[in-house]
Amino acid sequence: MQLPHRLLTIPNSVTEIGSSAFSGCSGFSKLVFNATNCGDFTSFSSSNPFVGFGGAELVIGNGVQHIPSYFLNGCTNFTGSLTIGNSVAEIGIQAFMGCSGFTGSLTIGNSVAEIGIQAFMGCSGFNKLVFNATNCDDFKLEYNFYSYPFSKNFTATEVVIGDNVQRIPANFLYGCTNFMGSLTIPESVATIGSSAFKNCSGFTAVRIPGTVTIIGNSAFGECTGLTKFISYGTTPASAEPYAFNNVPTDCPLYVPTGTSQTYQGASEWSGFSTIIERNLAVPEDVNSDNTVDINDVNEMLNCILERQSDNRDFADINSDDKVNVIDLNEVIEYILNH
Ligand SMILES: [Ca+2]
Ligand SMILES: [Ca+2]
Repeated sequence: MQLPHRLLTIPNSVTEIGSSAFSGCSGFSKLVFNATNCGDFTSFSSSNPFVGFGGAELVIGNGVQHIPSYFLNGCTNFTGSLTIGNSVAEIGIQAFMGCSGFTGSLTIGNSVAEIGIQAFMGCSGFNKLVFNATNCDDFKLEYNFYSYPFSKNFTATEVVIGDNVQRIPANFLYGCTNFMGSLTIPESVATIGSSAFKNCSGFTAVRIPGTVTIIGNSAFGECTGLTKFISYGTTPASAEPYAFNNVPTDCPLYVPTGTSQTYQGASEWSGFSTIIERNLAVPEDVNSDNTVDINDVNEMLNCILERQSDNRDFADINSDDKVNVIDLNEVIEYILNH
C-alpha cells in the first residue's frame, strides 16, 4: 500500500514567506505552490524557507505568475522533472540555484518573459531543457560569464526549442559546453540573440530555418565542435559580426539549391570556406538529385544499415537526431503521395 502524499499547499493569496519558514519540515513529500504573485524571498541557502523540506515533488500551480527570487535556492531535496507552467511571466534571480535533486526535463513555459541571473545554476540533474518561452528578454550580463541562468553547472545535454518561440534571447546558452548533437531552430524563430550559443562546443550540427532574419553578434562563436551548418533560407539571414567566429574551417555550410553565390556574397556567411548546395526544400530527396525515388529509399537503407553513404548527414528526415525506419517511412510516404 502506498501512503498518501504528505502535502503542503501554499495558497494563491500568499504574498510573503519568511526566512526558514518551513525549513527542516522533512515529513512532507510534496509542495504545491499556488501563490500567484508572492514577493521575492530575502533569504537563501541555509535560511531559505524550504531548505531541508522533505524528499519532495514540486508542483507550481496553474495561476502562478512570478517565481520569487531565491525560491528554492539551495534546496537539494526536490526531485523529478520540473515544469514552469504557461502562467509564469518571471523567474526570479537564483530561484532554483543549487537544486541538484531535479532530474529529467526542465520545461520553461511559453509566457516566461524574464529569467533572473543564475536562476538554474548548479541544477546538475537535468538531462534536457525544453524552452517554450515565446519572447523572453535577453539574459543579462551581471558581473561575469557565469551570471546567465544556465551557464554554470547546468548539465543538460539536450535542448528542444519550442515551435512557438519567436526569439532566442541573447546569451541563452552562452558557455554551456555540455549540450550535444544537433541544434534545430524551429520555423517560428525570427531572431537569434547575440552570443546565444557562444562557446556551445558540444553541438555537432546546426539547422537554421528560412524564417530567421537576424543572427546576433557571436551567436555561434566558438562553436568548435560543428561538423555541419545547414541554412534553409533562400536569402541568408542578416548575420552580425563574429556570428560564426571560430566555427571550424572544415565545417561545410549547406544552403538551398541556387543560393550559394548569395551566401558567398553575404557578410559573415562568406567566412564558411565550403558552401554546398542541397535540395533542402525537399528533405526526402536524400541524395539531392531533385527527384524523390527508389534511389533515395536505397540511400536511406544504406544509412540505417550503416553502409557507405555520402548523404548520411541528410538522412535524418524528421530532425530527431536519429536515423531509423521512421525516416525511411517519410521517404516512402513522399513517393506514394507524389
Ligand atoms: Ca533523390
Ligand atoms: Ca530521424
